Amino acid sequence: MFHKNLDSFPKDFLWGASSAAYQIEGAPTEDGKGKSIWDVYSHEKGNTYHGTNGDIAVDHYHRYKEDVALMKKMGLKAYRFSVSWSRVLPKGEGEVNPKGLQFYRDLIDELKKAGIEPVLTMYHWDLPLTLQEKYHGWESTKTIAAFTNYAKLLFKEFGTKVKFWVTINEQNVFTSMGYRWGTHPPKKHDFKLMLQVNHHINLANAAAIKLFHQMVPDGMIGPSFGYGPTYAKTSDPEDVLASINANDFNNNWWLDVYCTGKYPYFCKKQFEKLDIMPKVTKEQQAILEDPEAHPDFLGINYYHGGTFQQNRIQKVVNSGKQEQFDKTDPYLMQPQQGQANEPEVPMFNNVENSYVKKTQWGWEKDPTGLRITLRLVYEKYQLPIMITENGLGALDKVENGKINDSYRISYLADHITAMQQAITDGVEIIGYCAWSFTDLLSWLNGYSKRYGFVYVDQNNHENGSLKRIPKRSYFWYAKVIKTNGADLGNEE
Ligand code: BGP
Repeated sequence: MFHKNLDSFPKDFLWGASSAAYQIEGAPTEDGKGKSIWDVYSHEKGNTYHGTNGDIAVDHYHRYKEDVALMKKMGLKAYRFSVSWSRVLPKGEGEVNPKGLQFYRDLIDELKKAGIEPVLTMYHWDLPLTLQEKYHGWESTKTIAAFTNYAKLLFKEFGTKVKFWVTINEQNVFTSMGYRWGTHPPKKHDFKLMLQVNHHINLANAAAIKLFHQMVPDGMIGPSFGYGPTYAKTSDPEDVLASINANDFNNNWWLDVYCTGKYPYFCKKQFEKLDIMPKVTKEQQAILEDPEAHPDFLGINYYHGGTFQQNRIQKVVNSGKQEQFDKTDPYLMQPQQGQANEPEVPMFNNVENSYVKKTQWGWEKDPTGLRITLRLVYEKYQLPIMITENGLGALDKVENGKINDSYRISYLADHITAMQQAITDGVEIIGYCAWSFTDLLSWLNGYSKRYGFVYVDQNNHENGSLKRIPKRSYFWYAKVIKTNGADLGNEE
């Protein structure tokens, strides 16, 4: 579609920013918090970049007031954060930790006082360690019950204060990294098991949403999905077919289940033939297909898409170990996440896209891909969309006490323009939460790869002063918010 003029952003558009508990809070055992799988995984040698971990992170647990004050000063309309499950339920189930609940109550109150809409993510990867040890985490249906009880607690505590809820963050990413590529806990290489685990999480997501509709009738809930549009490498029909297969597995495999309760037909058939399709009972199918268990909006996390060629055996380059990032060469790319020892899945082959530039970590910069994403998702599911993550990871430098991240401003401006084009096309978008508000711990890249509007003096030795310094992008985003997206200019 071509437009002479772009539509304005809706009046109450939620200009926001995001974070996740493990990446910002620190205080891993303080005030009765139980450990999560990440508290252990990041301490095992070789799992994260230079052994970086969230023990201190950016100390948001102690500095949340300062952070919210910075949000207020910026004029932020929404803040997406996650609750650490093991902070409120130290063992994942059973006894509640009142101090953990109090922390989130205080944070939510502070946000509301500042006129900022809280967007609460219930699960951003930090599964309580006890559930992993006792039940093998998501491998067991017992974790579905534990998640549903945790959801009930959160809805009861915060249902009257928080309108927007995200159930699960990037289910496609953490199941693949944890069970297929072995780069997140529990570090397994078992595609069949990944599909089974994923099925359990689908059931947990559905159960939580259904409960939400009973307990918080005025709220809105949905998962945040890591979407990547799938391009064909050439117009060779074989490549086009490969890109359709990739879309079926990389996107529809999750979104179709969330929104319709049905696994995509062709992909399912393929997995049945390979004997890796999870067993779905009649009762489970009914849970997934129950309209009350379907989302009210979709959270979309967008960084980049992928390009595909004809159906050879899918093999990706290597294991994605972050230690390969060479400190002396900051422009070395983060390797593509890859896998070893997995059954052959002859559906598509992931290849380079020569039309798009890349970030310092090798992620494609593709704002048009965001417009494509929004169009495709809205056309298929007809649900309002909130962009729950989008941003640029870069090596920021402090010079004379300032951070001139004009590259981040350009990146965000291009993506916001693409979003505005999608709005003009007719997509219903309710908000945009950039990743991230402050700098924070990157799961596998430590404190080198920064995303924030606010610089935090923290480093890979984890001995920074933790001082906050608003970057140039902070002041730029304040202007974007103030003009409701009308002024995206990047001038000094
Ligand atoms: C998403 C996660 C975020 C965040 C972001 C950037 O997949 O939901 O938690 O980490 O990616 O990732 P990274 O820090 O690896 O660049």
